[in-house]
Amino acid sequence: MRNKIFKMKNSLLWVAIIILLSSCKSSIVPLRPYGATPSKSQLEWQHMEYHMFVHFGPNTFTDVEWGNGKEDPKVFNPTALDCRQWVATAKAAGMKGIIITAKHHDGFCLWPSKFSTHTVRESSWKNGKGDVLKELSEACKEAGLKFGVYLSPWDRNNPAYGTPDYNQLFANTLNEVLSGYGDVFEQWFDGANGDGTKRQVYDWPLFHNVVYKNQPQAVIFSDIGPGCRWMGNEQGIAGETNWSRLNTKGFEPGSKAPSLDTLSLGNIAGTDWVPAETDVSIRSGWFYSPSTNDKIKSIEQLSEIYYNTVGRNSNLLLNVPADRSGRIHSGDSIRLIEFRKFLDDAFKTNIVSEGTVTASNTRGKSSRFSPVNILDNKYDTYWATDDSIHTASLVVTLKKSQTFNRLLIQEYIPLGQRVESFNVEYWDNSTNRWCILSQATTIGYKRILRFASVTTAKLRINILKSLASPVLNNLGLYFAPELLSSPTIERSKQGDVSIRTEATDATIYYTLDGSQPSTASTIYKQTFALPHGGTVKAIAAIHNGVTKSEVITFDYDIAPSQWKVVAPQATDVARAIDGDASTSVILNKQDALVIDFGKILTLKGFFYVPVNDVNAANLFRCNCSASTDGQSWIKLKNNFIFNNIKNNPIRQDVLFEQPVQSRYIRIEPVESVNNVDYYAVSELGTITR
Ligand code: FUL
Repeated sequence: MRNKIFKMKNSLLWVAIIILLSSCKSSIVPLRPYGATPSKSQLEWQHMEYHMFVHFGPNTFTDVEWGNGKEDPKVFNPTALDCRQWVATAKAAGMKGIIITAKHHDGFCLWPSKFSTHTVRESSWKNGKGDVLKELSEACKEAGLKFGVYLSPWDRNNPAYGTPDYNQLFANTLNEVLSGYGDVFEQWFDGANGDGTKRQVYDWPLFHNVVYKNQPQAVIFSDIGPGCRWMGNEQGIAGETNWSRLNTKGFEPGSKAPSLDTLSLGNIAGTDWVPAETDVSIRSGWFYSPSTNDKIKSIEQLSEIYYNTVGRNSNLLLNVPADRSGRIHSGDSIRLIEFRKFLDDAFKTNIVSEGTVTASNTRGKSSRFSPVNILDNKYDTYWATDDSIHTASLVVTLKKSQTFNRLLIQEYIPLGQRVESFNVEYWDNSTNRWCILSQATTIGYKRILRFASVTTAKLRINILKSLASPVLNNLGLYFAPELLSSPTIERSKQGDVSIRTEATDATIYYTLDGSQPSTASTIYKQTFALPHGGTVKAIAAIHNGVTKSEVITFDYDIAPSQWKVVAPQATDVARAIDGDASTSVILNKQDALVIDFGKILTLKGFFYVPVNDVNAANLFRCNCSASTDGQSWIKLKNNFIFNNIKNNPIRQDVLFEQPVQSRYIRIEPVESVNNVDYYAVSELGTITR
């Protein structure tokens, strides 16, 4: 009996212990995802961060950005195509995948498609027996790099484009690519739809079905995803606020996409998870051109792009065009490797890893959600607060005072994106108080803040506003070497060149003969005249030349000092020829712009600088005529299209078939971007050199 009672007592005790334990456990409310969250493929894709875009095709050989589909396929003839070299370059650059323009707007297929007669099969390359997709997909596989494809639904070659038959034809083409070359990590859909002459109502559900049937894991890129979205510009800048959620219902890629602002910011309460991808080219154009060999983006420009994309919750798709030999040009590959070294140096040592961290609130006071989890280098462990806590602070204490200028912070996005704003303070020993170091809005997958170097042993991160309890999984503090910025070169309307540097203690050296400037070159002391044009190359140097900036190059043509606007008689029209691309004028579409150079020049062409804004009413199509007397005109360009000016509003050089004698030039607008009845001009100039 006593034994029975003892046994009963004993089991009651166990029941009590179990109840107690389980009640303790249940006091931590399970952490539920907030809003839309990434799929497994989207999460894997987000971890890739940085991939390579390769634009390659007939345009590489014809020096245009958009082929018209009528080009002779024989022009496509790389002399030494080497996809392994592309892959090796991408790998050494730290990129995780390559996306190739399998078919651009000209319709030319880089594989021998049975649905087209404008392909590598019809080209001179390898006597029509080559297949770029095969070579690249195999090279990627060998090296463990992911393979992705760009296919433009807009097709300027296919006669069916603009008819109901085209959608199925494009679906078949897509099917051929997605079933023939192994795994595809990203399917890139361009939203472009005709050049005003033909339009196609795209059957997106059909195209998506083809992708998912063949490649269920593929992330589909378009203006609105569904896998990832366009960032809304081709300049390499993601929104400072960047939500990975987007409302896609009722929208379509292309002209029916959400506004560019929305694409950049995302939607705070968006119903779908559509993270941002920013595509930008290492050169001014997307395709290779010998004219851009000396215009490869500098480390300084690439680092801006990196911080403004990867550092702002966006993946970076950096275009590195293959050249006419079929290799990545040494200028680009060297720059990519230099840039890798720059990033490795910047993020070499995480100063915080030896520090300790405490939080103002820890979910259920549980070690599972402890703030130390943000220092353990594991992706799936994180710090979280109780559900009711939307503002909270983390205090980081370092072992000793350290100097740093970058902060990297990550939200655990499998549970959704939550933080709306935060700031960072450092402990100032001299004044014994917290001082603001930086503040920002969203975090998302990754946010990197840059600030002037600070030396401290204590740092506080304040989550100021969050849609739900914050969940952070990583924190880094780094001391990145600062670059000495390249100088700025400007030339006035009169043709006087001035060179400036922001570094007060720097000396500027320059050359005018095309050679690379060094500390042995001419020291810049004062403005100099360059009215007839020339090439100015300059560097800034400090510490007796031990630290040098990158070289900056400016090519100038004739200065517009003697020029006059003949027509139209509009206010501020002189801004179009003031030698200053930062000023602009808006003119009525029916008014041609006529310039008098004051004397007869031998013109090889002209250049047009649009307003550097994707929303600007830049010229899309124009006619151009020249005259020696302002009475009789020769038409040199008819219906000339500034390809891709809407998305990439950069200087456009237009070359004539042959040089012409001309004192007057007349630019007649035919169509502006977005079809508005006015047009914008920042600068118009001659090409005579
Ligand atoms: C744009 C295209 O029109 C450009 O040529 C380029 O391919 C870029 C990536 O997408 O929409």
